[in-house]
Amino acid sequence: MKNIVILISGSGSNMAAIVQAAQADHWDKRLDARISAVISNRPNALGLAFAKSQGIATAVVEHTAFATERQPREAFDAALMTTIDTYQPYLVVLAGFMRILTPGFVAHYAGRLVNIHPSLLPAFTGLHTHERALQAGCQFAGATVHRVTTELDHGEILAQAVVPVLAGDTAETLAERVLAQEHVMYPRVVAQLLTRG
Ligand code: NHR
Ligand code: GAR
Repeated sequence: MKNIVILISGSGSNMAAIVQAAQADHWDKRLDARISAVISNRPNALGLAFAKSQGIATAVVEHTAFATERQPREAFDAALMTTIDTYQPYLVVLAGFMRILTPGFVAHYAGRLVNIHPSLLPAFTGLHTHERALQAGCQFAGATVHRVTTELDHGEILAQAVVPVLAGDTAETLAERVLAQEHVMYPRVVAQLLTRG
């Protein structure tokens, strides 16, 4: 069975959707992998409690503990890689993971690293995507699953989900509508990546 390691920073609802797909008993809904570990850069990430409740190994690698002026990211990424590699993952899945990863990290997991980003890429890379989509007057918004490369939010697009922007939407109501689609799309894409080799 292939191993998956999921990286989170917050509530971890996409992680939970993937965990549930790995537990599903319907063959057509099942994701055929072991979620070996859930790792967070924030010790208080809510998703850690859910992972523990499902008997999944958890780890915390705090980015604040590693940053130095000369190497703001390298030492953190090195520690993160060491932790991840103990689980020998076939895929490393970013699910609301909020730290930009160094080229060394990306190269180490080349072809095995995916992210879900809350916009219709290539529109709105980076942060605060829902505010920016509303500000721009977009009539549709959504989320994108993509491969992670050294250029932020620019890797190969694997899938997209589209939702309408509705009158009176706030960043919160739009985020909620997008997130519901993320929970459907992300487990499916991960399942597809597992069957492709
Ligand atoms: N790393 C690389 N190399 N490439 C990508 O495409 C990545 C990545 C790391 C994370 C997720 C991404 C998103 O889906 C992601 C894609 C964090 C930031 C950010 O600016 C931007 C994009 C994404 C994740 N983070 C700040 C930083 O300094 C910290 C913000 C915070 O802690 O709240 O790392 O949106
Ligand atoms: C999701 O909408 C995800 O696309 C987004 O944060 C939310 C995480 O929710 N990711 C990013 O913004 C990455 N920078 P979750 O923790 O409940 O899965």
